[in-house]
Amino acid sequence: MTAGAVPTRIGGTAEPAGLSRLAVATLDANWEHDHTVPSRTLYPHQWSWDSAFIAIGLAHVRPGRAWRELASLFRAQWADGRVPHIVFNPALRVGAYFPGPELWRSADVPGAPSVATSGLVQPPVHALAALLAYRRAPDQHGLAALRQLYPALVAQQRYLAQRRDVAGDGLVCVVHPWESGLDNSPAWDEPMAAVDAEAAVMRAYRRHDTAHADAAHRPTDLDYARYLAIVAAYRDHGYADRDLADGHPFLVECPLFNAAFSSAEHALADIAALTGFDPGPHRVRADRVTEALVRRLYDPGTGTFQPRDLRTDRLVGARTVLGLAPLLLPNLPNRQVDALVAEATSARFGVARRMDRPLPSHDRTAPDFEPLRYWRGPSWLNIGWLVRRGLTTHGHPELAAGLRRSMIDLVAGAGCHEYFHPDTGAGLGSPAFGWTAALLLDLLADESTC
Ligand code: 2M8
Repeated sequence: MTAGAVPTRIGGTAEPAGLSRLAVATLDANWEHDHTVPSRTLYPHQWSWDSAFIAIGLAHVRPGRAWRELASLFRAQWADGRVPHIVFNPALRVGAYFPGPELWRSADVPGAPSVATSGLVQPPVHALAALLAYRRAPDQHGLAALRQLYPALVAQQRYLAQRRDVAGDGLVCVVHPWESGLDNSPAWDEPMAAVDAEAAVMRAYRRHDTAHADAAHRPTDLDYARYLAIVAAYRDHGYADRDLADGHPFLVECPLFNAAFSSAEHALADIAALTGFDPGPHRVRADRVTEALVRRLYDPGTGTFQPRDLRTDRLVGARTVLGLAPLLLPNLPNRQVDALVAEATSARFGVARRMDRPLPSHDRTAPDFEPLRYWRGPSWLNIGWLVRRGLTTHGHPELAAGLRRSMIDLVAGAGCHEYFHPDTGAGLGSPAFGWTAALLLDLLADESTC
């Protein structure tokens, strides 16, 4: 089956073998010498958290590639430990993606790798991905790869803990909405409103994304003008993290990013135990981050987690799916687990044993819910996968099963799209998207894996 095709439905549900073939064909078509591109058209380079999700799926069918995927990403790790959110493929023409290497200018920064990269990071889901890749394909090669990755994963965490704890509260601060992975989420509207930029500056550039996807499904020109202004501020500061609090235009503590950060310490503890290192310090750090997350980002008034804008020291008002991410943490206290299960199963997000609509990326009862626009409403498989994992971790197998089924149904109905309409399930964005294919394989493989 070719990537982008939709499998034949049998009795209302596509046959699992057909879905699995579609997912493998999509991953094979997106494989590029040592990594998988998220999409041949929209995102033709390597992206950080995409590679992590993709490795989990590859481990089921191409375990060698799963390890190559992670190894190639970590070869681009900077000397300070940051894992760049984009690793540019030097073989591609200038203009294959905007903003390309000419905007980031990583070559000017001491400690950046020889390959061109961005200077931002993304949620650190890589330790979890490495652990799961090993569990999905537990052989000697995997164990050796895990042992080799361990110091790089530790350095990634050290960078975040030491350079990005801008508020000194034990949480990581993201310096750009792109770092959250949920680029134009309504969660960023308040902090972004303070970023000084005019949509008109985009006349000087050629956006690559709107040549391949409907502009109404993508961030706006004003969003992009602000994205560029924040990149320029960070780049002109040499991508140095000192003094960020004194003037950097976007400083936010994100619940999903910090849930991934704590979850990485849990995963590192397990990796350390498997590879002969000491798991103890990782468990201590995981407890510390989870405690800070609850203290700083949990809002007892709304019963969910919300980002904190460090420029105002206030929690942002929007209730987005980011708030459900701490469910991922096995050490989340019962009070917050119960509150998040209530939030997930409310009319805002609709998680249920039998779901009639997929999990949206934003509160579907909110006035600014936009069913077509990227991270402002549509359903995404990586987020559903994380929430499902959290529900399984905290003893809600029936809700987890309902969510799993709704995700499989989405792909059965529309193919391996990047995101999906949260009411109709129609496919949106790229039609042959890497992490959708990979996480579908993981969901198909076992009903109860966690
Ligand atoms: C999207 O982000 C990039 C910028 O990094 C873009 O819009 O061009 C996001 O969905 C992000 O989470 C994802 O990693 C990336 C590649 O799939 O695309």
